[in-house]
Amino acid sequence: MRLDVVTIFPGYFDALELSLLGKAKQRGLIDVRVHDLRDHAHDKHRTVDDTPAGGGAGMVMKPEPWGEALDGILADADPAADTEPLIIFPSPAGEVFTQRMARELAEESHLVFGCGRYEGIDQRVFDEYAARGRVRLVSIGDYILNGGEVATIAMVEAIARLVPGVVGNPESLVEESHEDGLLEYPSYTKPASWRSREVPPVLLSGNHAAIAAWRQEQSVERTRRVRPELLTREQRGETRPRHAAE
Ligand code: 6GU
Repeated sequence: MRLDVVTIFPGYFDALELSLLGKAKQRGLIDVRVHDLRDHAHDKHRTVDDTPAGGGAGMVMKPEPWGEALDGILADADPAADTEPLIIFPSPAGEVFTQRMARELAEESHLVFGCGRYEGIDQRVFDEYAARGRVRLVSIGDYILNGGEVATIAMVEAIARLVPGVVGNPESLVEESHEDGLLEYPSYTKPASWRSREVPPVLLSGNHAAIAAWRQEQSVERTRRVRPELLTREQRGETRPRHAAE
């Protein structure tokens, strides 16, 4: 999978050299290319922002550097690929990133992340690339970050670990929070007793069916407590529709 990132802070993406993703890069499973937006600003101060049209607080990212950076990446995309690159603009105004979206994006062969800063990017950049190809605005949750860089790192990590071969044991992908719509059950290891706190005896019983049933029950219980909105009505124990129309 090829991943291009456009940013005014390339240093954020040094983190992608670490751990599993660093290994996946070395092994050629993911090809990450980070581009400095300022390389596409040609005035003396390498300006990438300007005051908002119509007035107001903050600064808006100018369209020209974005146009040059994205045109260059698209021109360099594999012409033999089945699908054109998908451009993702991290934005608190976008659709919310979920495990479902991570699975969908892990099927793509070329993702481009355009990291905005300040009050955002001139709207014409989105309009231009949406008219020419595929664009999505994506948020990682209902809170505000200073820019798209941290959101991009979160998304790249969630997506890349689903690319075949990146995670050594693919079985470790299936029993996680959100893969089955529930939060993950609690985990334990040795010693069986620590500070008078015991590993639940069922986990030491060797009874695989009983262990699976206990884990399922713990998952549902934890989800009910912390994230009840993730449960179906049936899992919440509601037997009747809440409204006549349902
Ligand atoms: Cl994608 N960007 C910014 N700036 N803030 C966010 C976000 C993205 N997702 C949640 N908050």
